[in-house]
Amino acid sequence: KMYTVAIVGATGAVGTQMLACLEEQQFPVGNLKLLASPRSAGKVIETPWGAVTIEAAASEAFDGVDIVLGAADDDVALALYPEAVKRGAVVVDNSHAFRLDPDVPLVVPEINAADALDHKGIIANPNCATIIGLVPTWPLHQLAGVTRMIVSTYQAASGAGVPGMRELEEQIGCMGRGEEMPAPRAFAAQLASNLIPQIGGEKFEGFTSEEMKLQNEGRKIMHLPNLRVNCTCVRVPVLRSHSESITLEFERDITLEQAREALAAAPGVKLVDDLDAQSPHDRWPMPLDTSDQDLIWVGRVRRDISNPDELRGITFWCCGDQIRKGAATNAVQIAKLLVE
Ligand code: 2RA
Repeated sequence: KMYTVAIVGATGAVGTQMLACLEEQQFPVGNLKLLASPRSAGKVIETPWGAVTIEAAASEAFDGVDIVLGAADDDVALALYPEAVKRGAVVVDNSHAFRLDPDVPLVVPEINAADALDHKGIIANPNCATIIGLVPTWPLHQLAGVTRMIVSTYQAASGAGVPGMRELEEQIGCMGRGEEMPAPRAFAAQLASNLIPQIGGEKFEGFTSEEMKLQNEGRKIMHLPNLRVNCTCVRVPVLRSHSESITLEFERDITLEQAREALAAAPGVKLVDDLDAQSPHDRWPMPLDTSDQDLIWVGRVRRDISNPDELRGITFWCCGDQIRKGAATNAVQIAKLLVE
């Protein structure tokens, strides 16, 4: 069977990547629609399925559409995706709008693929930092039962889309030429050679909306309603891979060897963990190495020596591409689950 697929937000970083992922994952596309804001309507995009003219995203555009890949923001999602479902489409939505809705599955295929089939028309794609952190956490949870996560994230400029990436590139260029920096547009302050310790607005007791996502989405995806998460999200001068330092606490014993073995065998994970390796690229994951590929690279795996229970804590470092596995790749993987 071939499917009519519509990408909403087709001109953004994630929407553009979704188009590439449809081809890479050999999705059975019979007909492709590219939907975006009215100002992009009329542009012609060359695709593997021929030249496609961008249409303005509106309810009637979903007539005859089987699968919608949503790469638009929350207000477009809330306005349009229920309409698309009424017209018979199934929506995989990358916005935050429906992620915590009890009627909407929130899915990382390596963790809870079966949840995707229990949908009422909309399936939500988790936040990028959630996907990148949970893919390596899940195999360790299966081994010893995770009860608590202490996480610091180092999030790329791509989290603010193409404008965020362009702004960082522009600032780096200015620094290189010793020129005056333009006023920041995509971020609160200059990002080049800087760190911005806030992503999203204040949400709960000084934690931001981005920081609360890991707890709230992690509980839903792993079916762990009592999971405890303390997350600090920081914007860093990196283009498109997020990095995370994660310390896990477990309810059952887990040795370092068991943890490394589980990570080496885990779906979606590449273990890169050898401080004595000749090349830095083999010692630890770095965001430049994980950009434009779909695996979450994990390294610096060690026993958490601060945990009073010797065999109840593991700390590791991981990096993953925010636009790919953090968004587009995961969404297309979910769509493939639906058609398979
Ligand atoms: C960010 N996760 O990194 C948020 C949205 N993509 O900005």
